[in-house]
Amino acid sequence: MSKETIESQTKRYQFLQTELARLEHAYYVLDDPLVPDAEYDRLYRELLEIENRHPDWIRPDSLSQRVGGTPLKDFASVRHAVPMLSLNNAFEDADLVAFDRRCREGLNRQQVTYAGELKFDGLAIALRYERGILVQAATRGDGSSGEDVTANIRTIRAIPLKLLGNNIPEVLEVRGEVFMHRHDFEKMNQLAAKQGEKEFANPRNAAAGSLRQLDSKITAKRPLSFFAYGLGVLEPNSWLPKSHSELLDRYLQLGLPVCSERAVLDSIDQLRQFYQAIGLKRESLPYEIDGVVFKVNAFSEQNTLGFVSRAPRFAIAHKYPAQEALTTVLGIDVQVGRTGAITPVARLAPVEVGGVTVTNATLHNEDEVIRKDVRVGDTVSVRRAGDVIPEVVLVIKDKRPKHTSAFVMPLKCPICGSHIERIIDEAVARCSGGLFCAAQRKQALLHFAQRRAMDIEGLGDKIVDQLVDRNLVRTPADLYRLGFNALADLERMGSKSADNLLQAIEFSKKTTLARFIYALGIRHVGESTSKDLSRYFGSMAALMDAKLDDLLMVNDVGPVVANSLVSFMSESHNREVIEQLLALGISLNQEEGSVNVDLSGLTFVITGTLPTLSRDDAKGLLELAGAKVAGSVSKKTSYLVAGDDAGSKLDKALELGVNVIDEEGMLRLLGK
Ligand code: D41
Repeated sequence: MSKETIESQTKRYQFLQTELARLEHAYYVLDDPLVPDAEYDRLYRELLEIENRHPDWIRPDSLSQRVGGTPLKDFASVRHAVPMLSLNNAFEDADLVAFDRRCREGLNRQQVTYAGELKFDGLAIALRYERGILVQAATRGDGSSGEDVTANIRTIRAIPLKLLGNNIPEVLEVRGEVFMHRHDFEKMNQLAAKQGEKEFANPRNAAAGSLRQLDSKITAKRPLSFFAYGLGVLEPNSWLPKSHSELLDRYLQLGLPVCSERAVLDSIDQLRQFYQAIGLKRESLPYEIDGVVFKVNAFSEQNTLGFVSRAPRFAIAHKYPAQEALTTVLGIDVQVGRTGAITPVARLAPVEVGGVTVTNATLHNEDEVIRKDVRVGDTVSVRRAGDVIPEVVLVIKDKRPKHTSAFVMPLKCPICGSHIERIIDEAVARCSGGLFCAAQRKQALLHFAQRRAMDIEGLGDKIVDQLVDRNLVRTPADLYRLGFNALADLERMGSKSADNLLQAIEFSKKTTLARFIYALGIRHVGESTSKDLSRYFGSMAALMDAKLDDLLMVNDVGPVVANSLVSFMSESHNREVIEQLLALGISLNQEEGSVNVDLSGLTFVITGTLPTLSRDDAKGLLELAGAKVAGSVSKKTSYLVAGDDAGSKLDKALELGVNVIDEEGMLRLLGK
C-alpha cells in the first residue's frame, strides 16, 4: 500500500473514532441522537473494516473494543483505595429534619446548602480513568473491595471509554450507578420469555445479573445504562471543584452521563419539596428510583462533617415507600369483567405495600399464572406502583410448601356456569354467557352508572349486587323502572338513601349523546371515541344505522372499533335496550353546555384544585372547544390552568415559560 493511502487511512480511522464517540455520546449520554441509526451503523462498519486490514492499529480504547475477548474464569478482586461508603436512610420527615439539624450544628451554621439528586435503584460502580482512558471498573462489593468488572462495564455505551475535552485529571475514579431503563428491561424480559429463558423480577436484578456475567458478550446484549454521582480517587487534587453540584457539571463536560433531575437546595423546606416533586413523577421516570439523596454541597463542609462508621454524615437517602412486599397466596379465584374477560386473582394474606394494605393481586391471565407458576400456599412478591392494580411479580420457589398443585383455569364461569372460551391468539379467556352472566350484568351496570358515563351517584357495587341478585334489574333500562319500595327494601338502604338514589337516577336522564354512547359499554368504545362518534353522527338514530364504511370515516375509528360497533348494533336485544332507555325519557343533548369559541390547536394542562370546577369538568369544557388537554407540562403546552396547591407542574411551566392562567382566565378564553 502506498504511503499516501496509509496516511489517508490513518486520518480516516482517527476521524471515525472521534466521530463515533461523538455520536455515541449524543445518543447515550445526552439522549439526543445526531444521525439516524443506519448512518451510525455505516460508520461503525467502516471502522471495523479498517481494523480488519490493520489489526495493529487497534487500541484498547477503540470503540470496537467494547466487547472483549474470552470469558473470565472468575472476577478478580479490587481493593478500593478510597472506601465506597454506604448511605444513611431517612424514612420519614423527622429523619430529614434531624439530618439537617446535625449538618447545621456540625458546621455551626444557620443554613446549609445541599445538592439534591435521585437515588437510582441499580448497582454502585467505580470507574477508574487514567489520563482520560477507562482502565478499570469495579463493583462496590463490601465497600472495601469489590470485583473487577472492567470487561462488562466497557460494553455499556453510556460509559465513555475515553473522556472528552482538555480538563482531564491524571487519575479520576468516577462513582455511580449501573441500571436498566424500564422499557429496556421489559423488552429484554419479553425476549427472554420468547426464547424460554429466565426472566428477571425487576430492572435492578436484571442490571445486577447482567454485570455478573463472566462472558462480556452476554453483558453486551443487555441494555445497561449508567449515571455518575460520586468521586473516589483523584489526582491531582487541585482539579476538584468547590462543590458536588459543580463536580457533576464537570462530569458532563467530560462526556459522563449525569441525571438532569438534580437541584441545589437551601432549606429543609426545599429538601421536602424536592422529595415531593420527585415522588409525584417517580412512576413516570424512565427508570426506577427508590428515593432521593441529599448531600451537603460544599466539599469543604463535607470534610468538616466527616463519617460515622461506614456512612458519611454529610449525605442522606430519603426513601420512598417500597413498592414490593412478600406475602402468601391464600387462594386463586377468577373474576368476570364487563366484557366477560376472565381474570385470575390471587387472594393474599394482608400485606402493606407502598402505604396501602393489599389483599388481592391480579394475575392478568391464564398464561401469566402458568408462566409464573403461582400456586396456593406460595410466597410471592407483590408489587403496587402508583394507582395501578397490585400484581404478583414472582414466586419465591425456595419457600414453596410440599404438595401444591399448579393452577388450572376453570372450564365454566364461576358465576353463571356458561363455558369459558379462549380464542386462539388471544391472551384473555371469556365467559360466553354475555348478559346472561350476572357478573357481566353487574359490571355493565356499574359502568353505565359511573361518573364519566350516566353519572348516577350512589349506585355502587353493593347496591348493584343486590339489584341483580334479586332480579330487580337485568338491563340498564330496568334502572329507570325502579320504584321507591324496591329500593328502600334493599340492605343498607334507608328511605333517605332510596330517595336520593331515585333522584340521582332521574337526574341522569338529562345527559349527552357522548356520555350515553360511552355508558353502553361497547367493546373498544372508550370515552374519547364516544365523543368523536357523538360529534360525527349527532344522534343515536344515526349511530344505530351506521354502516362499517360510515364508521370508518370517524376520527380515530379503525376496523376494530368499527366492527365492534356494528356487531353491537346488530344484536336486537341491544337495540331494544337503547330504544327502551330513550322511551323512558333519556334525553340526549349534542354537547355539554354551549361553546362558541374554537381553541383547536391549543394544548392545556390542568393542575391543583380549581375554585368552582372539578378538573374533569374543566377538561370537558376545553375539549368541547376543540382544545387538547394533556397530563404533563412540556414546551408544547399552550396554557397551564393552575388552581390551589398546584405543585411540580406549576414549577415546570414557570421554568419553561408556559402561560399560566387560573380558572377565571380559562373561562374567559372559553368566552364565558
Ligand atoms: O443513586 C444512588 N444510588 C446514589 C448512591 C447516589 N445518588 N449517591 C450516592 N452517594 C454516595 C456517597 C455520598 C457515599 C458518595 C450513593 C452512594 N453513596 C451509595 N451507593 C451505594 C452505596 C452507597
